[in-house]
Amino acid sequence: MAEKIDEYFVDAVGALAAGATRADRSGPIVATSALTVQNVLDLFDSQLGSRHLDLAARWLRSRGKGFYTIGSSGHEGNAAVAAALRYTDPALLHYRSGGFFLQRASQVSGLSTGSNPLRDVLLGLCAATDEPISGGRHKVFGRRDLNVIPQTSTIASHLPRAVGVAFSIGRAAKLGVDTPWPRDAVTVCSLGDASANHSTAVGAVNTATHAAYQGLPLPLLFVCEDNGIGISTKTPTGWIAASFGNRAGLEYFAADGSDVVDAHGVATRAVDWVRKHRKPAFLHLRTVRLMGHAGSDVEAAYRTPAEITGDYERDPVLRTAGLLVEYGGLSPAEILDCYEAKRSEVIGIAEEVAGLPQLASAAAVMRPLHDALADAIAARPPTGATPGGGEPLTVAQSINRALADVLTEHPGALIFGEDVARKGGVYGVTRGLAQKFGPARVFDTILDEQAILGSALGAGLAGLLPIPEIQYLAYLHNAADQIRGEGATLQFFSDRQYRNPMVVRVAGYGYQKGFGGHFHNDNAVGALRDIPGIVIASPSRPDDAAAMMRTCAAAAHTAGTLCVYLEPIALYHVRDLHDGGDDQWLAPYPTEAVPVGRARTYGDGSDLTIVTFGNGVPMSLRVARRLEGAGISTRVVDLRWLAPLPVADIVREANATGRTLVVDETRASGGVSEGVLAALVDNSYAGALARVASEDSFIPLGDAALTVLLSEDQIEAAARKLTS
Ligand SMILES: Cc1ncc(C[n+]2csc(CCOP(=O)(O)OP(=O)(O)O)c2C)c(N)n1
Repeated sequence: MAEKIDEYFVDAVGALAAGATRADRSGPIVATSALTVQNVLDLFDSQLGSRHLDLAARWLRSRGKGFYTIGSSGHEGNAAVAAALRYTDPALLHYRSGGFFLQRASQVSGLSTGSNPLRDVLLGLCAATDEPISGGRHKVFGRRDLNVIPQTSTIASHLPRAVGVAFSIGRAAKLGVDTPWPRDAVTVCSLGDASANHSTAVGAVNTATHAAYQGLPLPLLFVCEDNGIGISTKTPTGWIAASFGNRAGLEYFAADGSDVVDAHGVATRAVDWVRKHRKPAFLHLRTVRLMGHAGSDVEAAYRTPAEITGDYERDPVLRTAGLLVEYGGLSPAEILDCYEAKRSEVIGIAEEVAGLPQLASAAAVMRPLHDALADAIAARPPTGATPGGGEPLTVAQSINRALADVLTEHPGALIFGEDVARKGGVYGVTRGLAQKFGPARVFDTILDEQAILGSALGAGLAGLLPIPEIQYLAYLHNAADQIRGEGATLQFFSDRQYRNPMVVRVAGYGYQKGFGGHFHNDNAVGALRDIPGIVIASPSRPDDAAAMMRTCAAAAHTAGTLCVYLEPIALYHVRDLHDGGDDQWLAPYPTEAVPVGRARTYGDGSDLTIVTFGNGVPMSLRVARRLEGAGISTRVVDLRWLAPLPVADIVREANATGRTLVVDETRASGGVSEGVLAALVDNSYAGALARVASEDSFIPLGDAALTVLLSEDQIEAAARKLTS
């Protein structure tokens, strides 16, 4: 079925009155514009390409060949925003950015892959493996050689990262670290008007303005493409201007996205302003949404016919056509020739790519994840730089020293989070680092976990090695999408062309004696355990803590690994294991590296294997001593890594005794023991098996906490039962 806007365009152009003839295309299209006739023709070409890609998406879909129909129709004015930027300015784009993408591609002569951007988008629509950014994993606007960083379609989730990119380009330059973008780059990110209400967007704008308020360089252009509606829900008239037009520290520009002359003029002023002042600005681009939200959307269900057709008048492609006819010396027939020629070109390519191969096996789909993990497992920290041995340290002291080593070894390493600098962290883990390495490397952030993780995402892309801190595990959860949906997916959806190196330090788990209650004793790791491709470190003892931190930094640096490093708060300052004054939970700084995914085994007992991690390690070691007194010889396996689990080590140690008890301080549901039990079953472990875990509960205040947290008595009882 023909699209109404397609017919409308052809009819409307056919009815245009011819303007004055004009032979010279190098002069301004209108006296007030910096755009020449040729510039407008170039923009028109990008707009036409974008429009015909949308039409082709539906054509492909109707033949069962295309899989994605969210289009850019009505938003093609964003081509003028691209024209106002340099192609070296990093772009994190809204999903209606066909015009921007094609225009940017046209700015780069001789694309490094030599590919045709129309074809690339069509390959994406067909999920073809030839698609150059995601390799058939998603339809995204992204190209490394165009500095377009691919985005997920979780609206606004890319904005914290954009803030991080804008911040980090300057910071990397200051630290003398190579970055993919020039020092004077303007970062651009775009979003829809409904998305502008998302707390992620509001938070990103706040983070940017908060930084700029303090004089920190933050050259970021937010582009809000305001079509007045989000799927079926209208944005109140004037809302975007009302909420962003008068914000302290946010320069506001407004333009008509249907009019390339206005859009280009205002966008140029906005971009120049950001580049000059190194501060954030907000470009409010008024657009229309043509052809509904997506191909499957029945727009007539929630908009009147008059509302729908009323937008046709503001079709940016039609407006540019009108401009070229009125002032550019093109006849309506010539415009229609361009229109039809672009249609033929796009459909021709669509026919060619429609049958191309798609990802056909789980191995092919998962290759970036597999390779990323293999590289992480192979990563080793630099040797020789830091001597081991010396005074025995606590877990907190050991992490502190490892962080100092990482800062020394990696000039691009940054430590940031809530209270990490001046105070040195709630528990003193980062004490002294700000003084030693300075405020450019170790700094306090605003109180917003999305901002902390988003900054880390951007810093990693800019060539830095971010080590953000989440003050308590409970607070990771209100920002988890920055890890789950953004950081962890980037290698997958860019076929590893973009990576998100970072080591997120998270203080967590229960049993701590200082602060009580759930939020300081959160023991839920389910939101992390199922994320493909990330590494989760969970050290228990001081020497492992340092070695594992250094391994994580190495994996992030060399393989782009996103590492979550879970710190057991209750063990930070512990010195003793069995008896007061035994100092058995202290250890000298390590000399040996601890590779990703390798467990540590204590003892070689032959009656029972206890598999545990975190607080469970010293608890199990104490129980093992009690069992030894009862004639039960036990070995205790510390997993050390919750992802990837050290499966080979688990299976080997379990088979060695034939009786295995999994000791898990996290919740019974979604907790770590589920993974350990599954690994044993999957690997045909045939021995006796049991587990003890904490209750499926939040942690209450006071001693009541101990009623739901796993206890040593429970471990001992389970061990005796298993060995009786
Ligand atoms: C976090 C999140 N919630 C919900 C959605 C589903 N969703 C996709 S697009 C959309 C509307 C976005 O509207 P707007 O920001 O105005 O952009 P437009 O599509 O109009 O260009 C919604 C709700 C999503 N992608 N992400």
